[in-house]
Amino acid sequence: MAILQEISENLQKGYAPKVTELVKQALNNKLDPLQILNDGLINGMNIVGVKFRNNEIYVPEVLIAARAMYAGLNILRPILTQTGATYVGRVVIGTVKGDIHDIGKNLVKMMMEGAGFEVIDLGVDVSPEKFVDAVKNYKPDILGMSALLTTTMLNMKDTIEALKSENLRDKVVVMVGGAAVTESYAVEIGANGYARDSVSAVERAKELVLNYK
Ligand code: B1M
Repeated sequence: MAILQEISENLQKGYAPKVTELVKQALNNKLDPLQILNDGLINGMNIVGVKFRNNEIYVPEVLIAARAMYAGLNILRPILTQTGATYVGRVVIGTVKGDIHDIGKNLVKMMMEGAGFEVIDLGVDVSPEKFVDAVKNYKPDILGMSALLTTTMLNMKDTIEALKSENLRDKVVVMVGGAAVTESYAVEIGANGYARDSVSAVERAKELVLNYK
């Protein structure tokens, strides 16, 4: 669809006001918000990722594209979170230590809130100790960790080990995700669940809460 292509292209160029305008227009045209998210915004960000990897663009351009991504997300957020869903459970979420990528984590948070989860967001660069403290304080059903770097995903394992040391591992369900993470890595480190995107993250979180409650 032409407008989704336009959203993707303007996001890649970092034109935040244009992305805002086009997302509003797409909603007015009655396009599905999830289609706008996936085929417009995320599509654009994925292309940014490929160009970044190939050294065609650098950190400043990626940051500007990220700002445009957030401009679009700000328009979609109220629609994606207002579903009238009933309370499902409590989630503590954060991006692991050493990692400042937060777009995906924020999307997962947004979709979970829309599905009826109460989400406590610890932000980015969250140490194992901070995750452990949050489990003690908030007693969540699920602890969610996001990692985008192959170097930082190792901190997911450290967090699980820290939970074990504090005798908290069987008190909380651990769910992991992020571009660097795979299902097999999740199994290897002893997480309870993995999801590759925000929609499947919600489905998986619901299953986990049902199975472990
Ligand atoms: Co970074 N970066 N970055 N970056 N960056 C990647 C991740 C990279 C793959 C780019 C590349 O080379 N192609 C690469 C990592 C390579 C690797 O380790 N394998 C990389 C690198 C190298 C770096 C730096 C080291 C670059 C440098 O400084 N030399 C640096 C590291 C900084 C740090 O964290 N310490 C860096 C910095 C940055 C910016 C700050 C410029 C910016 C982040 C801005 C921000 O987040 N506010 C940035 C960005 C934007 C990216 C790319 C281009 C896009 C990430 C993104 O937002 N995607 C990324 C390339 C890529 O991933 N293709 C890249 C869109 C988002 C919706 O997807 O985050 O995957 P994603 O989230 C998805 C799923 O993964 C899943 O659901 C989400 C929604 O569908 N998901 C979960 C996420 N968390 C989940 C948790 C769950 C379940 C599902 O359960 C709890």
